[in-house]
Amino acid sequence: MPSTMNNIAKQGDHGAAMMPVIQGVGRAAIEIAAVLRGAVFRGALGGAGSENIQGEQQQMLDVLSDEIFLEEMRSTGFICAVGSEEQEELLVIEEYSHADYLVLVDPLDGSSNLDVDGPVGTIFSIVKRKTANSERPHVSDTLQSGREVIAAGYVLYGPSLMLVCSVGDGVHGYTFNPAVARFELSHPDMRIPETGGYYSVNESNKSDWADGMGDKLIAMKAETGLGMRYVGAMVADMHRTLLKGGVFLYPADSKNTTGKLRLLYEAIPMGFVMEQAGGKAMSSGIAILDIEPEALHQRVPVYLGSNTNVDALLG
Ligand code: AHM
Ligand code: MG
Repeated sequence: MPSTMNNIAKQGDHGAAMMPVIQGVGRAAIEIAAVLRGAVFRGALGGAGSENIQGEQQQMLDVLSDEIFLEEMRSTGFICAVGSEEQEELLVIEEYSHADYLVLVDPLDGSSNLDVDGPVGTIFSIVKRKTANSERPHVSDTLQSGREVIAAGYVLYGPSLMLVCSVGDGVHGYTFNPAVARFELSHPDMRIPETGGYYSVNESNKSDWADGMGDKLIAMKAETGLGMRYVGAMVADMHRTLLKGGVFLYPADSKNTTGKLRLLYEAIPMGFVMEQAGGKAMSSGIAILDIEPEALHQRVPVYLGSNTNVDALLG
């Protein structure tokens, strides 16, 4: 009998509380995957004609994925508010505003890949509120460091549909089995290999990188002989790094002076997963999980990978 996501209830101190929320993420993933697969027939590819808070053009599928995710979080009954890449303000779920947990989410990461039928993902983390349950949840509830995250993970919309998550008791990967319409445990106890793998970065920005990162990357390549892979969707690049080893980085550059990737719903969830898988997750000079967040849509430099490769770049 294969294990399903029910086994999350047995993991660590928070598994039982987190299982229904992560199952909600799984339902959102199934629905988003179906919408992605049929988008071309519904005229749902392309721009939504709006911009998100980052000033980026929203795709129709960004907006749809955001709606689907929010509805599934609402349906769990355990989430009081959602902070999303696609929403400027914290979204309070009014009927459950007394609930204990908040979710931070990038509902459709890497959405520029949609035009070329490339992989995309969903990234999430779950924190416990700081305000009293009798109060209305506040954006300050989201501004918690990665050390306070209770669960985090990602969904990869690739040839198969995968949900990889951690409740602080290792990293476990579930693959959707269409024959029985459920996620089944396919990758128990994922650990990043300490050697081998690939480096993964948008190298076209090299001349603009801060902190002498161009020279450090050249030195690391010479020392390790690592090959290069870059999808341009963080979830796909992270997933490969986790399975094969190596390092994924998005340094600060002259255009993105504090980095491009968002702290609360990209860097922290991936950092949480990477550390739980035995790897290293750094920003410039500080562990990603040690950063004290200041704003919902804050950006940071990101270095995720095996200890030796991240140290080679930042040591
Ligand atoms: P998005 O959340 O708007 O999709 O942007 C994040 C994406 C990541 O998935 C990816 O790692 C990065 O942006 C790629 O950026 P670039 O095209 O500059 O290489
Ligand atoms: Mg995104």
